[in-house]
Parts: sequence; structure tokens; C-alpha cells
Amino acid sequence: MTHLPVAELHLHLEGTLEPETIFELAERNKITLPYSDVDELKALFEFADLQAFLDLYYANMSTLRTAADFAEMTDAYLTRAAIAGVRHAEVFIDPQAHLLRGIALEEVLEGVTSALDASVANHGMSSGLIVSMLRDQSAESAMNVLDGVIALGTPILGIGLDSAEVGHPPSKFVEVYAKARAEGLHLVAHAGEEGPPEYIWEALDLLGVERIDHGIRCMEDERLVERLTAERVPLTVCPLSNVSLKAIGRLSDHPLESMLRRGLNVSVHSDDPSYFGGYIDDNFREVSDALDLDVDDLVTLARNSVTSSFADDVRKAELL
Ligand code: ES4
Ligand code: ZN
Repeated sequence: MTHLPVAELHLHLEGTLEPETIFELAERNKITLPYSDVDELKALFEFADLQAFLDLYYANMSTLRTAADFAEMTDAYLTRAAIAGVRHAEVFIDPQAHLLRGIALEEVLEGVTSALDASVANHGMSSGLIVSMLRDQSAESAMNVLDGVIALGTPILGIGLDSAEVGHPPSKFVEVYAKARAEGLHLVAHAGEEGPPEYIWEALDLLGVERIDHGIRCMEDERLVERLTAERVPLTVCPLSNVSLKAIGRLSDHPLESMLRRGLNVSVHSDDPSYFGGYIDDNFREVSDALDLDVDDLVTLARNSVTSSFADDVRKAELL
């Protein structure tokens, strides 16, 4: 299974910082962490909800200071992803989380893109970057990031929307997405993770997104399921994340199987693998153990990840 080519389409680079790396970075950058060792940190990996996770995620990324730190984090992820069978990766970075603590946009983008630029040569993996906006920050702040990326001329695949969902609907970011579209960028957004199905409708109709990240709560709205199915809108589902953040009680209750049976264009991804118990191979293995999926379903999930990617047609054909 793990040797079917897969594309990772839903992965937050900052969520790949392993506890050992967090301590190494803290030491290198002279940052005092509020935990004395890896075990004490790992003991905190029990989350009541999305916000509880985000609090720890933002705290730990404060250990990243220099372009070299960002490059190292990115290359460590690519190394692990190659083992998982990932042949194409579209990864998220959260610039605002770093700008807010005084790290320049150039530093972040230079580090990440230097590692991604070498992904084919070093890991046989094509890759691209999606700049994700923090929805719990203002639309003006997101627009500033977009303007900053454009001014720097850093090539990116597109923009995304993440962080605390409830109370921050897609409608808040209409102008940001309109500008990104005018720039020829791809558009994705987290929607229907903790937030209601209405946020998925908004992401489609007001932002014009090409993929929905998570989207699991679409199953509460029959008309929405019909729309997503008819238009083959990709939903990048992260099963271990949903269990970890209590969106789903147990993996055996995950709607992935019903989503497949309804003909939705679903694929399986990692989200924040260091925090949620595993990378894309772990997600595949655990859903195939917990749900009633056959080999054809696993092949469908793998193929959907490739067809839903922003890779060009030549690269897609190589991976299908
Ligand atoms: C995230 Cl799991 C999740 N949801 C929303 N935003 C995020 N950022 C990083 N992980
Ligand atoms: Zn996510």
C-alpha cells in the first residue's frame, strides 16, 4: 500500500516539528520552553479541541528563527514523506504566525523554498508551497501577507485558510481571495472541520476555492454532498487529526468510508503529523484497519490525491 504513489495535499510544515527537534531548535536559538524534556512535552499531546492544539502548535513554532531553521524543518519533512511513499507534496506555511513574533517574511519563505526547490533532486518528489492565512487574524493582515509574497516574487502555488474556524467564516476573506485569483494563484481553504457546512458553501461560492481542506461536516447537508459530488470538489481529509482534535469520537466512526460510498472526491492526508500520531502512511494504515475499506478504496484514495493536486498533467500522468 505504502508504495502506491501518493500526493500530500494537506500538511502544515509547522506541524511536522517533532518534539526532539523543538528542543534542538530551542537550544540553538536560546529559547526557554515551558517544559523540561521531550516526555513532558509529549504528555501535552492530548487535545480537547482545535483551539487547545493550536495553542501548543503556535507556542512550539516560536523555536524557529532563521531561514536555516525553516529549511531544516522542511527538509526533515521531505525525508520522512519520501519514506511514506509521497511523490508530490503541496505544503502549508503560516507566515502570520512568524511575522507576529518578529520573523521577517523573507526569512520564512527563503528557508522553506530553498528546501522545496531541492525536493526533486534530493527526494524524487515534486513540491509546492501554499501560503495559508490565519482566519482568526484580520483580513487586512492576510492581505498584507499576500502583498508581501507578491512583492518578494516568491513562486507559490496558492493560498489557503487555517487556524480557529468557528466565528471566522470564509466570507471574511473575499477580497483576499479575489486578489489571489487575479494573481493566478490556486485557492484552497479549511472548511467544515469544526465549522458548519455553511462555511463549505461560503468557501465554494464566495472564495471560489478549488479544494476544501477537511470538509468532513459536509455529511450533515445532503444538498452540499450532491454539489461536491457533482463538481468533484476535492476534500483533503485527515483522519488521525479529526480523532486527535475530537471532531470524531473514534477512527471507526470516521465518515471517510461513507464519503467514499457517496462518491465524494476524498483523499487522505496528515495535517500536523507530529502532533496527531502520524504521517500519510500512518493515516492510510490506520483507516484501512479501522474502516471497512478494500484495496480498490485505498487505490481510489491514492489516485484522488494525485488528480486533486496542482501538479501539471505530465507529472500527474507519471504518478497515476
Ligand atoms: C490546523 Cl488541524 C488544523 N486546523 C486548522 N488550522 C490548522 N493549522 C494547523 N493545523
Ligand atoms: Zn489543516
